[in-house]
Amino acid sequence: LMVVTDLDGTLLDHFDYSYDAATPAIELLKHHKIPLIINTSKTYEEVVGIKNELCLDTPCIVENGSAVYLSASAWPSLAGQLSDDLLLVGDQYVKIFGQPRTKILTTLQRLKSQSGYLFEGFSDYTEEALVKQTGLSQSRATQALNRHFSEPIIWQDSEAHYLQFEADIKQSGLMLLRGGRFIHVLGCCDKGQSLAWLKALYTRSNNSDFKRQSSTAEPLLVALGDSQNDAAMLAIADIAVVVKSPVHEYPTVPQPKGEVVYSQKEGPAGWNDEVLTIIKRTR
Ligand code: 2M8
Ligand code: MG
Ligand code: MG
Repeated sequence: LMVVTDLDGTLLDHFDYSYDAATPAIELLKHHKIPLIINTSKTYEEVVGIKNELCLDTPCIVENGSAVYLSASAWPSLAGQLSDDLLLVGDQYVKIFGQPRTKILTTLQRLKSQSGYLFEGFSDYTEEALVKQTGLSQSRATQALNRHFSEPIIWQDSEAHYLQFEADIKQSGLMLLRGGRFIHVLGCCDKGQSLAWLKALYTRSNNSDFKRQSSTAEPLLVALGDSQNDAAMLAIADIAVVVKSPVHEYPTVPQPKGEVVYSQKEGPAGWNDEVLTIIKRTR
């Protein structure tokens, strides 16, 4: 078993970002040494903060599939595979699927001045403005602004202009994904593609935590998410859990590989119920 989760609106409450309601299931995963992997729109810096609180030492996928971070000491097999898109940065290997944010911001600036589109993004926000907009704490807002591969924006223009903007973004080799509050502008990647890479690594690896867990080569993949940007990872899961949102409909999961479950409770409370049920069922 391998559990992969979105954060905002899924493991974390949409409004106050707390995971308290999910604590029983998180503890049970730890007890059984089942890896819990974060796959989120958030930045690496935000995820490090959350992983520290949760005492997690697993790899993570950040900025909507733009990059996978893995501890260099836990994944020595990657040492011989460094390349243009697999870097060693500090004590982490970084597998890059996305595009540099500098390139994304340049493209957005160009489209804005060429076509007069109306939108604002994280690069326009101070820390205070982001706190107001999202309800993040001051320190998490600082970490959220420290982005490497994506720009979250708020669209302030017409629906017709949005379609034109989306076409321009595609033309520029970028794409758009819808999160809980923002539209994310990023390279051509998603949470599913990066998760597939990480799953293959787990399948091949001698990662000790994982070996103790599994007698078969392929881990049973459980994925949990609440928004449209989670669809690609939910689609490749053996058990996909669509977590209920207090602010929007369940996303659609196109061509799911496995079973799709819809939580009755919202956010971390729904997460807790479904993960407990799955652990009971599969062990
Ligand atoms: C952004 O992501 C959420 C996730 O769905 C959204 O679009 O609503 C990200 O930029 C993230 O870094 C930030 O923590 C979050 C705050 O709500 O917003
Ligand atoms: Mg979410
Ligand atoms: Mg997310």
